[in-house]
Amino acid sequence: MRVLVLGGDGYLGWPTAMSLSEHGHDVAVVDNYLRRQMVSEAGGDSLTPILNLSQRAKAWHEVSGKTVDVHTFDLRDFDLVNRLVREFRPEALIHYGQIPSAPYSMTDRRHAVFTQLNNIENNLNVIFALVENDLDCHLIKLGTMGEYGCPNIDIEEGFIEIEHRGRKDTLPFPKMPHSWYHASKVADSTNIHFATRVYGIRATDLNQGVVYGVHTDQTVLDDRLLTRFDYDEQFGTALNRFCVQAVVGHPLTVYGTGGQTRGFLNIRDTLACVELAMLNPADRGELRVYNQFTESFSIRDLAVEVQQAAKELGLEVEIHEIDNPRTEAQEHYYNPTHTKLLDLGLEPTLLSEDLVTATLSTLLQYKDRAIVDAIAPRTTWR
Ligand code: USQ
Repeated sequence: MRVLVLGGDGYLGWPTAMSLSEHGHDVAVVDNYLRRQMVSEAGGDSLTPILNLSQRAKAWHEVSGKTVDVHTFDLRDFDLVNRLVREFRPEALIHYGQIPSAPYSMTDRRHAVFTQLNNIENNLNVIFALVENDLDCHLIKLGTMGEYGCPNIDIEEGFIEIEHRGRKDTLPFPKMPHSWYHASKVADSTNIHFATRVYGIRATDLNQGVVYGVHTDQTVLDDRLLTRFDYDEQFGTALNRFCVQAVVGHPLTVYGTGGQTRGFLNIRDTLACVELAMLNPADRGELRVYNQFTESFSIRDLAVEVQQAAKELGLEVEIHEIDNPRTEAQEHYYNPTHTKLLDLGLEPTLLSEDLVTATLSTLLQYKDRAIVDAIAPRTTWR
């Protein structure tokens, strides 16, 4: 299949590109290196040393004999998106190419506006490039579990059957996003749903949980193929941050009581889920929504898991409950459905002490690269 991966320089984009190319697909990637700039603005840097996209594609070719076609431009430039879609004619388009950080979007008005303009505009450009070129291409869009927030009822996969004043309908599940960033993904979901109804495009919205992990089957092959690994307060996510904190001797930063519960998945499962969605496309005019995570954990439990795994490596790790910089429920009900990807055949990589220990061992190799000042939270929601 011809697959276009947007955000091909990212934590998930680059490993996805390698994995799909290894599995025989014809892969092109686009990125404008915005993530690298934003992480640097936040005072951080990837813990793993990463090459630029052309260098990585060259290394991948040397290691595997496979080719990943690299394009460097901003997805807000519609002419460039349109031209690439017209020339490459993707059969599947995987859209990871957005600003992914809740704290970044909460910094101030400028960051909130930029996150929403960038994400919503580039998603509309993608939709219009598919429509204007009259392509029967499956749009696979990375959404987030954070679109739903934490309602006091079970969360369905995208849609809920409602009976109201004697009438019934199946409607999008209500959304209560956690941040301006998560709200940008809600807008994208609404826009994609509209496009499926009006233009008949096929789309899958992958409402993904928090991803963790450093290696995939391809990144382990050669250091030049590593993907980025962020741990700063804006672009690092909970479990990955805790792992870096453990290896550099920083107390684990549990926000508030740590009773916040979220869905998590291993980076290998992200790749598997995206490929499963791709190989089993949505129908024309259909928006499918999959809740893409494999297990739920409270932040407190994750911190304890990392502390115990670190002990195996002789690392003494402290857990600090610090004032929560975010406005969010700290003890709450959380029970989202997540069966559709399992039904397609996903075999989850579940979190275990061994897995965390292995991750810590890998990260220890790069610990001298850590910028410790970038770890403590500075961005507040108020
Ligand atoms: N948290 C801590 N300590 C930390 C970092 C985070 O206690 O050092 C807590 C946060 O307060 C929050 C939870 O961990 O309650 C998750 O925070 P996070 O930074 O790991 O994840 P989040 O901001 O929700 O965003 C991340 C990705 C985003 C993706 C989302 C999936 O950055 O792109 O959409 O995870 S989800 O959380 O399911 O919405």
